[in-house]
Amino acid sequence: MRNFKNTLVTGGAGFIGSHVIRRLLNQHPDMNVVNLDALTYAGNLENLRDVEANPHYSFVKGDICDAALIKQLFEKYRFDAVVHLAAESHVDRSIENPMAFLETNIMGTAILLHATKNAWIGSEGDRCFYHISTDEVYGSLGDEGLFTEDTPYDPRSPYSSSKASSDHLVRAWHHTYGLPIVISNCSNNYGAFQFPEKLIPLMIRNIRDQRPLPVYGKGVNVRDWLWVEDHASAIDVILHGGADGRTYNIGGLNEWRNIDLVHALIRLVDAKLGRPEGTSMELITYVTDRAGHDMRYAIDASRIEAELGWKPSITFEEGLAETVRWYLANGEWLDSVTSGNYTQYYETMYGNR
Ligand code: NAD
Ligand code: TDX
Repeated sequence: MRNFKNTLVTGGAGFIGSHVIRRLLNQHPDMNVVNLDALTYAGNLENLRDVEANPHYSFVKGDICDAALIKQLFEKYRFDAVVHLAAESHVDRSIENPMAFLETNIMGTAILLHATKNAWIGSEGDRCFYHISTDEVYGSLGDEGLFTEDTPYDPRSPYSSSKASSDHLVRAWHHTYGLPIVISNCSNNYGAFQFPEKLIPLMIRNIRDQRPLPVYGKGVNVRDWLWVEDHASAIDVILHGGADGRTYNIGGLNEWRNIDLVHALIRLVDAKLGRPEGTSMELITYVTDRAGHDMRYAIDASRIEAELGWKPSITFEEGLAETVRWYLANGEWLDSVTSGNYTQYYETMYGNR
């Protein structure tokens, strides 16, 4: 097991990053965690309200593309681990504005890698650059099969190709410069603090507000859903125990067609709000399909289970019920992140479908 004293988390004010920071602080009380986040539309310090007074936690507002800032942070905090989550993360936005994805996901990762390599030259002790990636780098599956760590890369959206590029860069810095790295590729996450541009929180909000539920194409695309706190626990396990240079797939063995998931959310939200069963079914609205929409993602997560003993801790039924409970109980969070720019985004994406 590796041991780290000072960890840089990038993108910690986002959805998954906020859960990772909470997990690291709770599980490793001696670890200092610095959160570097540019606070884009997706970053929100409200997501970390409960840890901001922790003396082992610091926040730095800044961009991973700012090489001088990263060098300065390494000098100040002497990081021995980097957990890199900062990214542009929404596929639909990558179709509208690909360049921002190439800048942050590719250039940002390269800048961070190079600064880390320069800072760690000649240093002693445990070091790890951990790159958080996605199952989307493997492309799209038909009815059968699962993505393994050996599945050839076949990214098909600006988002997934930018993440695939960043994975290649991380491996290149490992092979060329000997940078100690691990990579994980995870399936779709769900849970508290997810920005409501993504399917599950978007649907919960629209069911709550009785607005149309935009289902792309025929609703038959399949995703493998993992509870975000289980992703955070997997990241903790890989950071401390993953083999140097190795890749781990993380997934929930939990495949759902989008339309079936929307039905499940309608059942849960309507019940929670005391509405008669099926009330919100009429809100389902089939809209123009996403360009290049990947049909199916599914992960073979047997390596992480066999080598590191990790597997999901809760069932989808439990996780989804808890997620619906959280969004309905945190209506203020949902309303505050959907005010301002989000309204304009929603109109642009869904206004004339
Ligand atoms: P998110 O969009 O919720 O959060 C991204 C965070 O990165 C935000 O806080 C944002 O402010 C920050 N950020 C963006 N650009 C930045 C920059 N240039 N410099 C510094 N900070 C910047 O994303 P998420 O869903 O939490 O995803 C986190 C990571 O996990 C991403 O790398 C994503 O590709 C990967 N991932 C996500 C999922 C998923 O289902 N959400 C699944 C697998 C992998
Ligand atoms: O309004 C919608 N209607 C709809 O039918 C939205 C937002 C989505 N969808 C469909 C598209 C997908 O088939 O639902 C599915 C899930 O969509 P997203 O929540 O946008 O996720 P996805 O495109 O699968 O990508 C997610 O998982 C992998 C994350 O956004 C990525 O960051 C992660 O890498």
